[in-house]
Amino acid sequence: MAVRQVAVVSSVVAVSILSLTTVGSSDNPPAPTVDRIGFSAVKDYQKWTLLYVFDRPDNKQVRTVYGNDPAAATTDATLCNYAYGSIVVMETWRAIQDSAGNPVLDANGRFQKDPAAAPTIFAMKKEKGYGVDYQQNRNGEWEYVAYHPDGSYQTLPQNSFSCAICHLQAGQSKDWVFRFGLHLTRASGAVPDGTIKDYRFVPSVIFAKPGSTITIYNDDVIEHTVGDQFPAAWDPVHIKAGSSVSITFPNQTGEFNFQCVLHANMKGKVIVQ
Ligand code: HEC
Ligand SMILES: [Cu+2]
Repeated sequence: MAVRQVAVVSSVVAVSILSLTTVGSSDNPPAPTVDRIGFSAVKDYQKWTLLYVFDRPDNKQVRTVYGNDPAAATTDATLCNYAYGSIVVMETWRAIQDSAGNPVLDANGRFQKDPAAAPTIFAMKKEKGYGVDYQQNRNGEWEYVAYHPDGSYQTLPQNSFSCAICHLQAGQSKDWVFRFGLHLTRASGAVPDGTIKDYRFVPSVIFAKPGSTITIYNDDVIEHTVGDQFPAAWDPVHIKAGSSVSITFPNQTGEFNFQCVLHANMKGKVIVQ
């Protein structure tokens, strides 16, 4: 049994931003009218620190998130309080899909970007005093905007209230950035095949294809391990809370029992068939 790496998950959100009134756009929720991020400040984002790659199973997207130096320097120790000047960019791509519309996975079990479709570039920047124009929907000192690759707008500043309203859900404790935890725990954003919750593997039996990779995500509050039960192969993989492990199986059928070494009654099985 080959193992290792680290990976994660999902949650999502919907938001209703409609205000039913008679008079057009002035009834939108408040937002900045000027772009204080600027495409020129983000266009080289692919050279920044890669924070996480998240596979979105619902809308079949690959979301690749980058941070400039001040953003990437953020740690648990700074309580995810991003330094001024931080810019986080999320590039969203359509995933390559088979004829049934299912994402085609690569050798590591990950979604693949479809080069035939153009990505969208979402950006958020924190600077002293930013965000005030969102008024009641303010997210600390962040402002938002989204671009197409040619620098034209996908979401204008005056429409970026939708970003702020939804990112309110990430909350102040995360400084309104949803999934920076993936970066901190070195987790991957693969779609999980199994989770660990309240001292259990859920589900306790996972089915996999020969040669495929599965990802188990620790959605509990403390560390657990996944180890092959046979003593000779005992090599538990430690998975911190909020993190995950990806395990690649040999190209043959078989059953693999696993267990948490920290909690002996936590058991599960992968059936490769
Ligand atoms: C419906 C809710 C929603 C809206 C609207 C929304 N976001 Fe997000 N955003 C998320 C979630 C959730 C994530 C984490 C990735 C995921 O789950 O897809 C995210 C991730 C991000 C990230 C990566 C950093 C992070 O939070 O993990 C950036 C940058 C970002 N969004 C910018 C924007 C911008 C700019 C807009 C508006 C144009 C916007 N978002 C609108 C929910 C939203
Ligand atoms: Cu455990």
